[in-house]
Amino acid sequence: MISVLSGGVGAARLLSALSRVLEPSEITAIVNVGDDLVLHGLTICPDLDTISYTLAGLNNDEAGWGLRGESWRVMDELSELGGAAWFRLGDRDLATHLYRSQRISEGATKSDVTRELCQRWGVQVRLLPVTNDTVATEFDTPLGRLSFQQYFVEHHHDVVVSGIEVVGADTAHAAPDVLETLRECSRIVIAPSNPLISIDPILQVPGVREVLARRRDDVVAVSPIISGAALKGPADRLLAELGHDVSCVGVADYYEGLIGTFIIDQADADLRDVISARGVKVEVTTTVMADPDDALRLARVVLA
Ligand code: FO1
Repeated sequence: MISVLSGGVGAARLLSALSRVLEPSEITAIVNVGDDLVLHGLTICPDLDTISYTLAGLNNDEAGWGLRGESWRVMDELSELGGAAWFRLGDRDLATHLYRSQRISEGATKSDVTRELCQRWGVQVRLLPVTNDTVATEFDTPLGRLSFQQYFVEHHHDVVVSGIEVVGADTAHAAPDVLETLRECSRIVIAPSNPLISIDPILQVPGVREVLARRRDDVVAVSPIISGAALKGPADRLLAELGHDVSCVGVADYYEGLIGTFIIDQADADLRDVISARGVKVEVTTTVMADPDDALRLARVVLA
């Protein structure tokens, strides 16, 4: 059984490929909840939803989030009313948030709701939110403190960040089975998700970082940075703004003491020795998951 620390799109694609090599029930995704928000009174969990929609074959591949074949009648009406329509919730996607919010109001946890939704959609990979407590990733910017989705969606991650805080992480409790699974699995994979805003909020939940440090030789990370740039999202920009090297070396350093093996793209093959010198094994392959075959090749390297 393997565990995969997971953010959104990059993790979803890797999990999908891993589940073509391993029995899906042998894979547990431990998922970031720092992007979660309450909007219109609804609890929305973007990373959990991106992963479950992808594994169920329901995701909108082009956007990287939401459902395919979506319609937007509710958002259109909401715009007419002058409501908050900057965070687009499709008509079908809304059903997920309504279901989750109602179940939470009845006393269910995010873990419970995730299990119920995955069962309904036939998703056999086990998805565990890293915590059921409220943790919220926030950004210090010249515009003031911004919530995750204000920064990411409302401002298109086009604002300078001077600090990131995962509010609530220090007092959060890992959700049931998270630490046990991390302790007992044969391998821990860090998906090619944003290290600062997708993986770090998972590592900050008490107990998680400690297990990885103890099991370092069994931890394999995939670099989300190729030739000094992120394929999607603000990872490169955030690394620079927060004083890290904008390269796969910068990511390896960010995970210092936590990883035994680092997988980098062939475009960065010349950096192999720099990373090896830090006492980390390096594998070089194609890490871009442009199509399912590329993703499958990467999954085989992750499991090798
Ligand atoms: N991303 C956007 O860029 N624009 C949106 O309007 C948007 C809506 C949205 C609704 C539900 C959901 O689960 C995700 C959504 N996302 C949207 C994606 C998203 O919030 C980010 O990509 C992640 O939080 C970063 O991993």
